[in-house]
Amino acid sequence: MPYKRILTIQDISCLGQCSLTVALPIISACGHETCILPSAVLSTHTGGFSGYTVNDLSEDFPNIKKHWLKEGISFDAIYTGYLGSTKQIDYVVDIFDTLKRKDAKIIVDPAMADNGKLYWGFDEEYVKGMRYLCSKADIILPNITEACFLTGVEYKETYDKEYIDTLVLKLSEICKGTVIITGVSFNDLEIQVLINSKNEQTAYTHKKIDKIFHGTGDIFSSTFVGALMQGKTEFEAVKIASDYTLKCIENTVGDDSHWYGTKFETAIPQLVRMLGL
Ligand code: PXL
Repeated sequence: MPYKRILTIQDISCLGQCSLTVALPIISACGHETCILPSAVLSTHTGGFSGYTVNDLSEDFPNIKKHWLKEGISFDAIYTGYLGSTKQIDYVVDIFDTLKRKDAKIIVDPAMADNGKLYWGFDEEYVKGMRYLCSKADIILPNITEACFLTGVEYKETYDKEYIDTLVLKLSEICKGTVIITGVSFNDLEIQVLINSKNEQTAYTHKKIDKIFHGTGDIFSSTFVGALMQGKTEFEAVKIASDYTLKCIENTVGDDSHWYGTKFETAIPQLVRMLGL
């Protein structure tokens, strides 16, 4: 059974079931050593709370990198999510260049937007930085909104296959590796994750639950990374990540008091079984 050393770089939202508080337990449950580099510390995520605190940790990055380099530390995969600032993006690229092992996978979830809008605090400069980060990745995992910001294509609530093909084509000009677009939906019943790898397209289709759940992008991406590094193919990893995310959503539907996150914890045993661990 593979046991990989994975570095994930994203924020700590102290409460909110997203970013590192999701990535660390999920990738660990997938059977890997999970190292973290917190991009910022927030009292909560920015999606629905007001008055949250934010402490950007960009200035810690060069010293942490220097120490790891001195210790000879390197990683089998580096997976990034929500970052603290545009400036941090250059530090992250430097970490890719210096701390990845030979054949390591660089996976970028350009976590910056959803439902047609950028998250609070992000602007066009950040989008530009994220575009640059995506150009350094082996695999990118945008949702439709992020795909639109990255490519400059107008965001649409309803669309056809041609629209999605345009997004894929333009994203493939940015990232030469695998482009995985989440949340593609042509009808009320189903949702697809589309995979474009070496000019070949596949899609995994699953049931649609027509309600927005916070943190599901992070649950999906973390599971995808964990499964891929367990030796699953990209398609298998997408399937496992989609099925697990759906289970987490099903755990949360009906609990309106839990509006700020998705209950992923109780489905971890099912994830472990899906991975065959
Ligand atoms: O789940 C994405 C995410 C991560 N981190 C922070 C966020 C969000 C989405 O709103 O605000 C701080």
